[in-house]
Amino acid sequence: MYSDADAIAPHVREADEAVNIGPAPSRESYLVGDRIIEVAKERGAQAIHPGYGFLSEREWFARAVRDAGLVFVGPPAEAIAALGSKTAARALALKNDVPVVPGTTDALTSVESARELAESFGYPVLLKAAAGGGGKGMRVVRAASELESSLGAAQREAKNAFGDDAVYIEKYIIGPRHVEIQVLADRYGNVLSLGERECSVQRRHQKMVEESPSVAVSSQLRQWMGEAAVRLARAAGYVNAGTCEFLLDSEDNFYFLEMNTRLQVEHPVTEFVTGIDLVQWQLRVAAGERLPFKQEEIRPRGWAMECRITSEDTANGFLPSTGRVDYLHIPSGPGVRWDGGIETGSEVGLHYDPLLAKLIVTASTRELAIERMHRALLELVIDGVETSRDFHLRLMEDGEFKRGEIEIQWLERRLESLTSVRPPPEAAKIAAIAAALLAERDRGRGPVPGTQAIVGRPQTPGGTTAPLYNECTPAASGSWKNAARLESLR
Ligand code: MV4
Repeated sequence: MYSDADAIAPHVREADEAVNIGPAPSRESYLVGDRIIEVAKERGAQAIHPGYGFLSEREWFARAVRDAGLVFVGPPAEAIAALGSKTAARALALKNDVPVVPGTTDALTSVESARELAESFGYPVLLKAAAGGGGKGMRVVRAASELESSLGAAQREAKNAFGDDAVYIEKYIIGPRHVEIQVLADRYGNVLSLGERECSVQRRHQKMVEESPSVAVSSQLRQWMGEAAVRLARAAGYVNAGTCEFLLDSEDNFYFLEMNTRLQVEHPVTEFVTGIDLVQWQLRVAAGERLPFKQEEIRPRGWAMECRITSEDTANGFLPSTGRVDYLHIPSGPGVRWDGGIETGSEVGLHYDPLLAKLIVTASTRELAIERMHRALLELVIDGVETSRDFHLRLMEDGEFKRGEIEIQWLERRLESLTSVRPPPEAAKIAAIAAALLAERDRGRGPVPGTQAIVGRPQTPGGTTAPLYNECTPAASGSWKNAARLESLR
Protein backbone atom coordinates (compact mmCIF):
# COMPACT_ATOMS: atom_id res chain seq x y z
CA MET A 1 0.00 0.00 0.00
CA TYR A 2 1.31 3.41 -0.83
CA SER A 3 0.46 7.08 -0.63
CA ASP A 4 0.62 9.58 -3.49
CA ALA A 5 4.12 10.56 -2.34
CA ASP A 6 5.33 6.99 -2.91
CA ALA A 7 3.49 6.30 -6.17
CA ILE A 8 6.73 5.97 -8.14
CA ALA A 9 8.84 4.48 -5.33
CA PRO A 10 10.94 1.41 -6.20
CA HIS A 11 9.14 -0.89 -3.75
CA VAL A 12 5.77 0.00 -5.27
CA ARG A 13 7.00 -0.81 -8.77
CA GLU A 14 8.51 -4.11 -7.60
CA ALA A 15 5.36 -5.26 -5.78
CA ASP A 16 3.08 -7.77 -7.51
CA GLU A 17 0.10 -5.73 -6.42
CA ALA A 18 0.04 -2.18 -5.12
CA VAL A 19 -2.87 -0.07 -3.91
CA ASN A 20 -2.97 3.69 -3.45
CA ILE A 21 -4.44 4.48 -0.05
CA GLY A 22 -4.48 8.25 -0.17
CA PRO A 23 -2.66 11.58 -0.27
CA ALA A 24 0.89 12.17 0.89
CA PRO A 25 0.19 13.38 4.46
CA SER A 26 0.32 10.25 6.63
CA ARG A 27 -2.84 11.32 8.53
CA GLU A 28 -4.71 10.81 5.27
CA SER A 29 -3.01 7.57 4.20
CA TYR A 30 -0.55 5.51 6.28
CA LEU A 31 -2.37 6.32 9.53
CA VAL A 32 -5.89 5.55 8.26
CA GLY A 33 -6.09 2.06 9.76
CA ASP A 34 -9.69 1.36 8.78
CA ARG A 35 -9.02 2.12 5.12
CA ILE A 36 -5.89 -0.08 5.18
CA ILE A 37 -7.87 -3.00 6.62
CA GLU A 38 -10.66 -2.46 4.07
CA VAL A 39 -8.17 -2.55 1.19
CA ALA A 40 -6.48 -5.67 2.62
CA LYS A 41 -9.84 -7.46 2.70
CA GLU A 42 -10.82 -6.28 -0.80
CA ARG A 43 -7.58 -7.64 -2.19
CA GLY A 44 -7.78 -10.96 -0.37
CA ALA A 45 -4.73 -10.37 1.81
CA GLN A 46 -4.18 -12.78 4.71
CA ALA A 47 -2.06 -10.55 6.89
CA ILE A 48 -0.85 -7.00 7.48
CA HIS A 49 2.77 -6.24 8.27
CA PRO A 50 2.77 -2.83 9.95
CA GLY A 51 6.39 -1.91 9.28
CA TYR A 52 8.26 0.09 11.88
CA GLY A 53 6.49 3.42 12.12
CA PHE A 54 2.94 4.63 11.70
CA LEU A 55 0.47 2.09 13.13
CA SER A 56 2.98 -0.57 14.17
CA GLU A 57 2.59 -0.03 17.92
CA ARG A 58 -1.07 0.96 18.09
CA GLU A 59 -3.03 -1.45 20.19
CA TRP A 60 -6.32 -0.53 18.51
CA PHE A 61 -4.91 -1.28 15.07
CA ALA A 62 -3.59 -4.71 16.09
CA ARG A 63 -7.05 -5.45 17.53
CA ALA A 64 -8.91 -4.11 14.49
CA VAL A 65 -6.79 -6.22 12.13
CA ARG A 66 -7.55 -9.33 14.19
CA ASP A 67 -11.27 -8.47 14.44
CA ALA A 68 -11.36 -8.15 10.66
CA GLY A 69 -10.23 -11.78 10.39
CA LEU A 70 -6.71 -10.85 9.27
CA VAL A 71 -3.36 -11.64 10.87
CA PHE A 72 -1.41 -8.78 12.42
CA VAL A 73 2.30 -9.45 11.88
CA GLY A 74 3.30 -8.34 15.35
CA PRO A 75 2.41 -9.02 18.98
CA PRO A 76 -1.15 -9.55 20.25
CA ALA A 77 -3.01 -6.32 21.10
CA GLU A 78 -2.91 -7.38 24.78
CA ALA A 79 0.90 -7.50 24.76
CA ILE A 80 1.08 -4.04 23.15
CA ALA A 81 -1.25 -2.80 25.90
CA ALA A 82 0.78 -4.42 28.69
CA LEU A 83 4.00 -2.79 27.47
CA GLY A 84 2.68 0.39 25.90
CA SER A 85 2.42 2.48 29.05
CA LYS A 86 5.87 3.13 30.47
CA THR A 87 4.76 2.87 34.07
CA ALA A 88 2.83 -0.34 33.43
CA ALA A 89 5.88 -1.83 31.67
CA ARG A 90 8.06 -0.76 34.61
CA ALA A 91 5.71 -2.43 37.07
CA LEU A 92 5.68 -5.62 34.98
CA ALA A 93 9.49 -5.57 34.87
CA LEU A 94 9.74 -5.16 38.65
CA LYS A 95 7.34 -8.06 39.20
CA ASN A 96 9.50 -10.28 36.99
CA ASP A 97 12.94 -9.50 38.45
CA VAL A 98 13.94 -7.34 35.50
CA PRO A 99 16.11 -4.55 36.90
CA VAL A 100 14.73 -1.04 36.46
CA VAL A 101 16.25 2.30 37.42
CA PRO A 102 15.59 3.06 41.12
CA GLY A 103 12.44 5.17 41.18
CA THR A 104 8.65 5.13 41.33
CA THR A 105 5.98 3.77 39.06
CA ASP A 106 3.20 5.99 40.41
CA ALA A 107 2.74 9.64 39.62
CA LEU A 108 4.25 12.04 42.15
CA THR A 109 1.62 13.66 44.34
CA SER A 110 3.68 16.11 46.40
CA VAL A 111 7.03 17.87 46.55
CA GLU A 112 7.61 16.28 49.97
CA SER A 113 7.34 12.73 48.68
CA ALA A 114 9.48 13.64 45.67
CA ARG A 115 12.13 15.05 48.02
CA GLU A 116 12.06 11.94 50.19
CA LEU A 117 12.45 9.66 47.17
CA ALA A 118 15.25 11.78 45.72
CA GLU A 119 17.13 11.62 49.06
CA SER A 120 16.74 7.85 49.13
CA PHE A 121 18.44 7.24 45.81
CA GLY A 122 20.59 10.34 45.69
CA TYR A 123 20.95 13.26 43.27
CA PRO A 124 20.90 13.83 40.37
CA VAL A 125 17.36 12.56 39.73
CA LEU A 126 15.24 12.59 36.62
CA LEU A 127 11.59 13.64 36.34
CA LYS A 128 9.76 11.88 33.52
CA ALA A 129 6.29 12.42 32.08
CA ALA A 130 4.29 9.20 32.50
CA ALA A 131 2.68 9.79 29.10
CA GLY A 132 5.97 10.81 27.49
CA GLY A 133 8.31 8.87 25.28
CA GLY A 134 11.38 9.26 23.13
CA GLY A 135 12.92 11.57 25.71
CA LYS A 136 10.08 14.12 25.65
CA GLY A 137 9.08 15.56 29.00
CA MET A 138 12.28 14.66 30.89
CA ARG A 139 14.01 16.97 33.34
CA VAL A 140 17.23 16.44 35.28
CA VAL A 141 17.27 17.72 38.88
CA ARG A 142 20.78 18.14 40.29
CA ALA A 143 20.03 19.33 43.81
CA ALA A 144 17.22 19.39 46.38
CA SER A 145 16.89 23.15 45.99
CA GLU A 146 15.76 22.74 42.34
CA LEU A 147 13.22 20.03 43.03
CA GLU A 148 10.11 22.12 43.68
CA SER A 149 10.40 24.38 40.64
CA SER A 150 11.47 21.49 38.36
CA LEU A 151 8.50 19.38 39.41
CA GLY A 152 6.07 22.20 38.68
CA ALA A 153 7.69 22.84 35.30
CA ALA A 154 7.74 19.13 34.41
CA GLN A 155 4.05 18.77 35.28
CA ARG A 156 3.09 21.84 33.22
CA GLU A 157 5.19 20.58 30.29
CA ALA A 158 3.62 17.13 30.51
CA LYS A 159 0.11 18.61 30.65
CA ASN A 160 0.84 20.76 27.58
CA ALA A 161 2.51 18.06 25.51
CA PHE A 162 0.46 14.99 26.44
CA GLY A 163 -2.68 16.31 28.15
CA ASP A 164 -1.64 14.44 31.28
CA ASP A 165 0.40 16.02 34.07
CA ALA A 166 1.49 12.73 35.69
CA VAL A 167 5.24 12.82 36.38
CA TYR A 168 7.36 10.18 38.09
CA ILE A 169 10.88 10.19 39.44
CA GLU A 170 14.00 8.07 38.84
CA LYS A 171 17.63 8.11 39.77
CA TYR A 172 19.51 9.78 36.90
CA ILE A 173 22.02 7.37 35.38
CA ILE A 174 25.12 9.28 34.26
CA GLY A 175 26.89 8.41 31.02
CA PRO A 176 25.17 5.09 30.25
CA ARG A 177 25.09 3.20 26.98
CA HIS A 178 21.87 2.38 25.19
CA VAL A 179 21.89 -1.37 24.72
CA GLU A 180 18.81 -3.24 23.54
CA ILE A 181 17.94 -6.92 23.36
CA GLN A 182 16.16 -8.44 20.35
CA VAL A 183 13.57 -11.04 21.28
CA LEU A 184 11.65 -13.40 19.04
CA ALA A 185 8.69 -15.45 20.25
CA ASP A 186 6.24 -17.93 18.75
CA ARG A 187 2.67 -18.77 19.83
CA TYR A 188 3.77 -21.87 21.76
CA GLY A 189 5.76 -20.22 24.53
CA ASN A 190 9.16 -20.34 22.84
CA VAL A 191 10.80 -16.99 23.57
CA LEU A 192 14.37 -16.39 22.39
CA SER A 193 16.92 -13.65 22.90
CA LEU A 194 18.91 -12.84 19.75
CA GLY A 195 21.49 -10.82 21.62
CA GLU A 196 22.14 -7.10 21.95
CA ARG A 197 22.48 -4.05 19.77
CA GLU A 198 24.58 -1.08 20.85
CA CYS A 199 22.67 2.08 19.92
CA SER A 200 24.50 4.77 21.90
CA VAL A 201 25.51 6.81 18.85
CA GLN A 202 22.43 8.98 18.63
CA ARG A 203 21.49 12.64 18.40
CA ARG A 204 18.28 13.98 19.90
CA HIS A 205 16.98 10.41 20.25
CA GLN A 206 17.65 9.69 16.57
CA LYS A 207 20.06 6.79 16.23
CA MET A 208 22.84 7.34 13.67
CA VAL A 209 24.89 4.13 13.99
CA GLU A 210 23.99 0.77 15.53
CA GLU A 211 26.09 -2.33 15.96
CA SER A 212 26.04 -5.85 17.28
CA PRO A 213 27.51 -7.13 19.48
CA SER A 214 28.43 -4.31 21.90
CA VAL A 215 32.00 -3.83 23.10
CA ALA A 216 30.54 -3.36 26.58
CA VAL A 217 28.73 -6.70 26.75
CA SER A 218 30.50 -9.90 27.81
CA SER A 219 28.93 -13.27 27.09
CA GLN A 220 27.90 -13.47 30.76
CA LEU A 221 26.23 -10.05 30.65
CA ARG A 222 24.59 -10.97 27.33
CA GLN A 223 23.09 -14.03 28.97
CA TRP A 224 21.77 -12.04 31.95
CA MET A 225 20.30 -9.26 29.84
CA GLY A 226 18.85 -11.80 27.43
CA GLU A 227 17.23 -13.77 30.24
CA ALA A 228 15.73 -10.58 31.70
CA ALA A 229 14.29 -9.59 28.31
CA VAL A 230 12.86 -13.06 27.79
CA ARG A 231 11.24 -13.04 31.28
CA LEU A 232 9.54 -9.74 30.50
CA ALA A 233 8.36 -10.84 27.04
CA ARG A 234 7.00 -14.05 28.51
CA ALA A 235 5.16 -12.17 31.28
CA ALA A 236 3.56 -9.89 28.69
CA GLY A 237 2.38 -12.82 26.56
CA TYR A 238 4.63 -11.61 23.79
CA VAL A 239 4.60 -13.17 20.30
CA ASN A 240 6.66 -12.09 17.25
CA ALA A 241 9.73 -9.80 17.18
CA GLY A 242 10.26 -7.18 19.90
CA THR A 243 13.03 -5.22 21.59
CA CYS A 244 13.79 -4.48 25.24
CA GLU A 245 15.68 -1.23 25.73
CA PHE A 246 18.18 -0.95 28.57
CA LEU A 247 20.57 1.60 29.96
CA LEU A 248 23.94 0.01 30.74
CA ASP A 249 26.23 1.86 33.15
CA SER A 250 30.01 1.66 33.39
CA GLU A 251 29.74 -0.88 36.24
CA ASP A 252 27.79 -3.39 34.12
CA ASN A 253 24.48 -2.55 35.82
CA PHE A 254 21.62 -2.66 33.36
CA TYR A 255 18.22 -1.05 33.76
CA PHE A 256 15.09 -1.72 31.73
CA LEU A 257 13.65 1.38 30.03
CA GLU A 258 10.87 0.24 27.72
CA MET A 259 9.92 -2.43 25.22
CA ASN A 260 9.39 -1.66 21.55
CA THR A 261 6.60 -3.91 20.34
CA ARG A 262 7.65 -3.95 16.69
CA LEU A 263 10.49 -4.65 14.30
CA GLN A 264 13.15 -1.95 14.53
CA VAL A 265 15.06 0.00 11.90
CA GLU A 266 18.36 -1.47 13.15
CA HIS A 267 17.27 -5.13 12.96
CA PRO A 268 19.71 -5.97 10.11
CA VAL A 269 22.75 -5.93 12.42
CA THR A 270 21.14 -8.71 14.43
CA GLU A 271 20.33 -10.60 11.23
CA PHE A 272 23.98 -10.41 10.18
CA VAL A 273 25.49 -11.70 13.43
CA THR A 274 22.85 -14.36 14.19
CA GLY A 275 22.15 -15.46 10.61
CA ILE A 276 18.43 -15.33 11.43
CA ASP A 277 16.16 -13.50 8.96
CA LEU A 278 13.92 -11.57 11.35
CA VAL A 279 11.29 -10.52 8.84
CA GLN A 280 10.98 -14.06 7.51
CA TRP A 281 10.45 -15.32 11.07
CA GLN A 282 7.97 -12.54 11.80
CA LEU A 283 5.89 -13.89 8.94
CA ARG A 284 6.38 -17.56 9.82
CA VAL A 285 5.54 -17.03 13.49
CA ALA A 286 2.48 -14.98 12.47
CA ALA A 287 1.43 -17.91 10.28
CA GLY A 288 1.56 -20.20 13.31
CA GLU A 289 4.96 -21.83 12.83
CA ARG A 290 7.20 -22.85 15.68
CA LEU A 291 10.66 -21.38 16.18
CA PRO A 292 13.16 -24.16 15.47
CA PHE A 293 16.11 -22.53 17.29
CA LYS A 294 17.48 -23.36 20.72
CA GLN A 295 18.73 -20.54 22.93
CA GLU A 296 22.12 -22.27 23.38
CA GLU A 297 22.64 -22.28 19.61
CA ILE A 298 22.33 -18.52 19.33
CA ARG A 299 25.68 -16.78 19.56
CA PRO A 300 26.86 -13.64 17.76
CA ARG A 301 29.27 -14.40 14.94
CA GLY A 302 31.63 -11.59 13.91
CA TRP A 303 30.51 -7.98 13.97
CA ALA A 304 27.85 -5.94 12.18
CA MET A 305 27.32 -2.20 11.91
CA GLU A 306 24.63 0.00 10.39
CA CYS A 307 24.72 3.63 9.28
CA ARG A 308 21.39 5.38 8.81
CA ILE A 309 21.83 7.38 5.62
CA THR A 310 19.49 10.37 5.96
CA SER A 311 18.67 13.39 3.81
CA GLU A 312 19.99 15.84 6.37
CA ASP A 313 22.46 18.67 6.00
CA THR A 314 24.74 17.68 8.86
CA ALA A 315 26.91 20.77 8.33
CA ASN A 316 23.84 22.97 8.97
CA GLY A 317 22.28 21.67 12.15
CA PHE A 318 20.94 18.53 10.48
CA LEU A 319 18.38 20.52 8.52
CA PRO A 320 16.20 18.22 6.41
CA SER A 321 17.33 18.39 2.78
CA THR A 322 15.08 17.89 -0.23
CA GLY A 323 15.60 17.46 -3.94
CA ARG A 324 15.92 14.96 -6.74
CA VAL A 325 18.42 12.15 -6.46
CA ASP A 326 20.10 12.79 -9.79
CA TYR A 327 22.90 10.35 -9.28
CA LEU A 328 23.16 7.30 -7.04
CA HIS A 329 25.94 4.77 -6.73
CA ILE A 330 25.27 1.98 -4.23
CA PRO A 331 28.22 0.31 -2.46
CA SER A 332 28.60 -3.44 -2.82
CA GLY A 333 30.99 -6.28 -2.12
CA PRO A 334 31.32 -9.04 0.48
CA GLY A 335 29.63 -8.27 3.77
CA VAL A 336 27.88 -5.17 2.45
CA ARG A 337 24.09 -4.77 2.52
CA TRP A 338 22.08 -1.82 1.26
CA ASP A 339 18.47 -1.51 2.45
CA GLY A 340 17.42 1.48 0.41
CA GLY A 341 14.27 3.27 -0.63
CA ILE A 342 15.70 5.48 -3.35
CA GLU A 343 16.98 5.26 -6.90
CA THR A 344 18.29 7.73 -9.45
CA GLY A 345 15.38 10.07 -10.13
CA SER A 346 13.71 9.75 -6.71
CA GLU A 347 12.26 12.95 -5.28
CA VAL A 348 13.12 13.41 -1.62
CA GLY A 349 10.42 15.46 0.07
CA LEU A 350 9.40 16.41 3.58
CA HIS A 351 6.36 14.21 4.03
CA TYR A 352 8.06 11.39 5.96
CA ASP A 353 11.20 11.06 8.02
CA PRO A 354 14.58 11.63 6.37
CA LEU A 355 15.80 8.01 6.29
CA LEU A 356 16.88 7.29 2.70
CA ALA A 357 18.67 3.99 3.19
CA LYS A 358 20.54 1.86 5.65
CA LEU A 359 24.08 0.79 4.90
CA ILE A 360 24.95 -2.35 6.85
CA VAL A 361 28.25 -4.22 6.90
CA THR A 362 29.57 -7.33 8.57
CA ALA A 363 33.12 -8.56 9.14
CA SER A 364 34.92 -10.85 11.54
CA THR A 365 35.91 -8.09 14.01
CA ARG A 366 34.74 -4.61 14.95
CA GLU A 367 37.89 -3.06 13.56
CA LEU A 368 37.36 -4.73 10.18
CA ALA A 369 33.66 -3.84 10.20
CA ILE A 370 34.56 -0.17 10.67
CA GLU A 371 37.12 -0.37 7.84
CA ARG A 372 34.55 -2.04 5.60
CA MET A 373 31.95 0.59 6.46
CA HIS A 374 34.47 3.32 5.69
CA ARG A 375 35.24 1.81 2.31
CA ALA A 376 31.55 1.33 1.53
CA LEU A 377 30.81 4.95 2.45
CA LEU A 378 33.60 6.09 0.13
CA GLU A 379 31.97 4.09 -2.63
CA LEU A 380 28.54 5.60 -1.93
CA VAL A 381 27.55 8.56 -4.09
CA ILE A 382 24.24 10.35 -3.64
CA ASP A 383 24.02 13.51 -5.71
CA GLY A 384 21.24 16.07 -5.68
CA VAL A 385 20.37 16.01 -2.00
CA GLU A 386 22.48 16.58 1.10
CA THR A 387 23.02 13.39 3.07
CA SER A 388 24.69 12.15 6.23
CA ARG A 389 27.32 10.25 4.17
CA ASP A 390 30.26 12.55 4.89
CA PHE A 391 29.28 12.75 8.56
CA HIS A 392 29.26 8.96 8.77
CA LEU A 393 32.67 8.84 7.04
CA ARG A 394 34.12 11.15 9.70
CA LEU A 395 32.51 9.05 12.41
CA MET A 396 34.28 5.94 11.09
CA GLU A 397 37.57 7.88 11.32
CA ASP A 398 37.00 9.09 14.90
CA GLY A 399 39.48 7.75 17.45
CA GLU A 400 37.01 7.49 20.34
CA PHE A 401 34.44 5.78 18.14
CA LYS A 402 37.05 3.34 16.88
CA ARG A 403 37.96 2.49 20.46
CA GLY A 404 34.28 1.97 21.30
CA GLU A 405 34.33 4.78 23.84
CA ILE A 406 30.72 5.76 23.31
CA GLU A 407 27.69 6.47 25.50
CA ILE A 408 24.37 8.20 24.94
CA GLN A 409 25.76 11.74 25.22
CA TRP A 410 28.94 11.06 23.26
CA LEU A 411 27.75 12.10 19.80
CA GLU A 412 26.29 15.41 20.93
CA ARG A 413 29.57 16.25 22.68
CA ARG A 414 31.52 15.30 19.58
CA LEU A 415 29.19 16.98 17.08
CA GLU A 416 31.27 20.11 16.64
CA SER A 417 34.37 18.28 15.51
CA LEU A 418 32.40 15.87 13.31
CA THR A 419 30.38 18.51 11.49
CA SER A 420 32.84 21.36 11.05
CA VAL A 421 33.67 21.21 7.37
CA ARG A 422 37.30 20.44 6.81
CA PRO A 423 38.80 19.97 3.36
CA PRO A 424 40.38 16.57 2.88
CA PRO A 425 44.21 16.63 2.75
CA GLU A 426 44.00 15.78 -0.94
CA ALA A 427 41.82 18.82 -1.73
CA ALA A 428 44.46 20.45 -3.90
CA LYS A 429 44.94 17.21 -5.85
CA ILE A 430 41.19 16.90 -6.39
CA ALA A 431 40.97 20.44 -7.70
CA ALA A 432 43.93 19.90 -10.05
CA ILE A 433 42.46 16.71 -11.51
CA ALA A 434 39.03 18.24 -11.92
CA ALA A 435 40.51 21.30 -13.59
CA ALA A 436 42.56 19.17 -15.98
CA LEU A 437 39.53 17.11 -16.98
CA LEU A 438 37.41 20.17 -17.56
CA ALA A 439 40.13 21.97 -19.49
CA GLU A 440 40.58 19.03 -21.86
CA ARG A 441 36.87 18.83 -22.50
CA ASP A 442 36.41 22.55 -22.98
CA ARG A 443 39.27 22.79 -25.48
CA GLY A 444 37.26 20.46 -27.66
CA ARG A 445 39.95 17.82 -27.68
CA GLY A 446 37.57 15.25 -26.35
CA PRO A 447 37.99 13.32 -23.20
CA VAL A 448 41.23 12.63 -21.47
CA PRO A 449 42.13 8.99 -22.28
CA GLY A 450 40.44 6.68 -19.82
CA THR A 451 37.84 9.21 -18.79
CA GLN A 452 35.27 8.75 -21.53
CA ALA A 453 32.86 7.41 -19.04
CA ILE A 454 33.06 10.66 -17.14
CA VAL A 455 33.08 13.25 -19.84
CA GLY A 456 30.81 11.49 -22.24
CA ARG A 457 28.30 10.75 -19.55
CA PRO A 458 25.40 9.06 -21.34
CA GLN A 459 21.97 10.62 -21.12
CA THR A 460 19.01 8.28 -21.23
CA PRO A 461 15.63 9.36 -22.59
CA GLY A 462 13.80 11.35 -19.96
CA GLY A 463 16.97 12.95 -18.77
CA THR A 464 18.12 10.41 -16.20
CA THR A 465 21.78 9.68 -16.22
CA ALA A 466 23.04 6.18 -16.81
CA PRO A 467 25.62 4.62 -14.50
CA LEU A 468 29.14 5.47 -15.54
CA TYR A 469 31.28 3.29 -13.40
CA ASN A 470 32.16 0.86 -16.17
CA GLU A 471 35.52 2.44 -16.77
CA CYS A 472 36.12 4.18 -13.52
CA THR A 473 35.82 1.22 -11.22
CA PRO A 474 36.65 2.05 -7.64
CA ALA A 475 39.23 -0.72 -7.48
CA ALA A 476 42.05 1.65 -6.65
CA SER A 477 39.86 4.51 -5.57
CA GLY A 478 40.44 6.94 -2.76
CA SER A 479 37.97 9.65 -1.90
CA TRP A 480 39.79 12.10 -4.19
CA LYS A 481 39.02 9.99 -7.23
CA ASN A 482 35.33 10.05 -6.50
CA ALA A 483 35.50 13.74 -5.82
CA ALA A 484 37.39 14.39 -9.05
CA ARG A 485 34.81 12.43 -11.01
CA LEU A 486 32.01 14.42 -9.47
CA GLU A 487 33.79 17.72 -9.88
CA SER A 488 34.47 16.98 -13.52
CA LEU A 489 30.77 16.33 -14.05
CA ARG A 490 29.89 19.69 -12.60
C1 MV4 B 1 17.05 7.87 31.46
C2 MV4 B 1 18.36 8.37 31.32
C3 MV4 B 1 19.15 8.44 32.44
N1 MV4 B 1 18.67 8.03 33.64
N2 MV4 B 1 16.61 7.49 32.67
C4 MV4 B 1 15.53 8.87 27.05
C5 MV4 B 1 14.43 8.28 26.26
C6 MV4 B 1 13.65 7.44 27.20
N3 MV4 B 1 13.26 6.23 26.55
C7 MV4 B 1 14.55 7.21 28.36
N4 MV4 B 1 15.66 8.09 28.23
C8 MV4 B 1 16.60 8.19 29.21
N5 MV4 B 1 16.21 7.78 30.44
C9 MV4 B 1 17.42 7.58 33.73
N6 MV4 B 1 16.95 7.22 34.92
C10 MV4 B 1 18.78 8.77 30.06
C11 MV4 B 1 17.90 8.69 28.99
C12 MV4 B 1 18.40 9.11 27.71
C13 MV4 B 1 18.56 8.21 26.65
C14 MV4 B 1 18.21 6.87 26.74
C15 MV4 B 1 18.38 6.01 25.68
C16 MV4 B 1 18.92 6.48 24.49
C17 MV4 B 1 19.26 7.78 24.37
C18 MV4 B 1 19.11 8.66 25.44
C19 MV4 B 1 19.49 10.00 25.30
C20 MV4 B 1 19.32 10.86 26.34
C21 MV4 B 1 18.77 10.43 27.53
